[in-house]
Amino acid sequence: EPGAEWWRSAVIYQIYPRSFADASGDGIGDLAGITGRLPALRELGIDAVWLSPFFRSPQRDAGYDVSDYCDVDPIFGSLADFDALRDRAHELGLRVIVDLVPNHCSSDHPWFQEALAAGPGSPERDRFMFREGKGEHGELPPNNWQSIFGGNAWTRITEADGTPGPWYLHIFDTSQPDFNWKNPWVWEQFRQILRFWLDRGVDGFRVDVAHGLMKKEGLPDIVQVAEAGGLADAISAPDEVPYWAQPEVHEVYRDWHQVLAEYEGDRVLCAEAWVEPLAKAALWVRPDEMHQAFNFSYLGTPWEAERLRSVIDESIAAFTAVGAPSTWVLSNHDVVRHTSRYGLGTYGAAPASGIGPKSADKPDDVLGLQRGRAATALMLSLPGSAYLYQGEELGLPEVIELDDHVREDPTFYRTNGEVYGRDGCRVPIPWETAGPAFGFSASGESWLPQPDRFARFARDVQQGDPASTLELYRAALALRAEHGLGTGSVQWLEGFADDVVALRNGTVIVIANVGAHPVPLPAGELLLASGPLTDGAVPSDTTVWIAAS
Ligand code: ISL
Repeated sequence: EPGAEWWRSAVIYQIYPRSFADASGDGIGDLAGITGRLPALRELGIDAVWLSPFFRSPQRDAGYDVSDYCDVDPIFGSLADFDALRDRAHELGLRVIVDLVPNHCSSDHPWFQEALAAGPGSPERDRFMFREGKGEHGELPPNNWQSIFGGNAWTRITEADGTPGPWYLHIFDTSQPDFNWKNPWVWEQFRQILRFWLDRGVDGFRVDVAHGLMKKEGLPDIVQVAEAGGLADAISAPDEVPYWAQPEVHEVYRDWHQVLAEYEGDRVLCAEAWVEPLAKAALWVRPDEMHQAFNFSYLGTPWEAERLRSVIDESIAAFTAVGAPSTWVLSNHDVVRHTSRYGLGTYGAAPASGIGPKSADKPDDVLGLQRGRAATALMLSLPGSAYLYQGEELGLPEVIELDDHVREDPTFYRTNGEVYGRDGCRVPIPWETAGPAFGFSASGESWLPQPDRFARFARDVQQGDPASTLELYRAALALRAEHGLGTGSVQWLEGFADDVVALRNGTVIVIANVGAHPVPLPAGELLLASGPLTDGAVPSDTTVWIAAS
């Protein structure tokens, strides 16, 4: 069957709808804007797009707070606009993946409003995680869980008669109440949501917080496994956190796998599970569960040869063990853009933290872009599926200079002059050097201001310039397809210095010079170079692809 299991080697491009292209002129990107720009993505050489949430939402967490899973938020357009987008994408040979947010909904969702109105002991309340507080008058939260977005994970409600009521759980923002996944009613709603979008022709789902959903029986206090801070603890020891990675969550995904299997055409489920180590993250991928999981271990790996080699080996081993290819990802809407991370030294702003990356430090933009391009050229040579985040093909840096008052991310805070928050990687895309809002919006509006320095990253100035980041991505994607790199395998090459990552994938030799000294260019036709070569050598922070003779 042509295209069978297409996702195994696919390059999937993440669109962040509010920042991609604005057709309506209100300064917020929309579905019609995306549809108009799809040919540009086709030319780039990607296989699929994944759209971050565009569903009805009060936008407290940029759409990850859904108030209607089966409708389009008016700021993004209508269901008819979605249908037009899907048709145009399919016409161009691009698959369409949508974002599913099952851990929580918006507190504006009618289900939560009904739960508030229905009162204690009602079936409506049982759809969410309501618990009586501790203390003499229930004035203390039910346990010590902290929200990923900061503060307590519980909010107390007031009953209709004015008396203080129970508390509800929100692992994220207080406007994002967690569902009670022990309730079959919740299962049924999500089956229906899946079918709604599958009937509408989507090719798959990216599943938000796929390690969440189920909570440990009895909701025990969290045992602090590292210093206070919740998030780092949760990543380093996810199975010790009673709201992450509970075994029962796999039953949910087995159920969804069955729903997808009712449909033709290889629909896919991809888990956003921030779980380490890789062998544990791979637990989300099973012949009867998810098809893929994001490889966040790779995203968090410093620019060091030894670490890169081992994460590549471990990724391939972990996912091969469960019968799936690895995925590769360097950037998304939650982390500091990778060009800026690499410009902050070997590691940069801790991307493994997911939420709340530090973006106040001034990265070295030149070094960051050079390393970012080298890292991308390495990533795209690897077998498996690669995820790109809009704007990385332009080499966009993190926008650290945003004023506090324009920032919208609920995770934003400033302390001792340092900024934490995710707005810096969400600034609207520069399409044209000279256009209003750099071509993002015909009205010139832009929900986050674009810095002047975006002019030199605009797509139109890069188009056709072989030295540009855009043309590097385009060339890499074309060669990746031509040489079947997505379905190949990694063979490490001997005879290179320790600080050089040297591998062979099928007919292509890949040299990533992570070290300080130039590496002589091996014999063979030069297919791709992430930066200029000097005197027949591969300089530091540069990756080349060579045709094996
Ligand atoms: O759980 C974490 C660490 O163990 C977090 O990194 C978490 O997985 C991540 O923050 C989830 O992000 C997703 O859900 C959030 C939303 O704000 C993000 O934009 C989204 O990608 C809440 O829906």
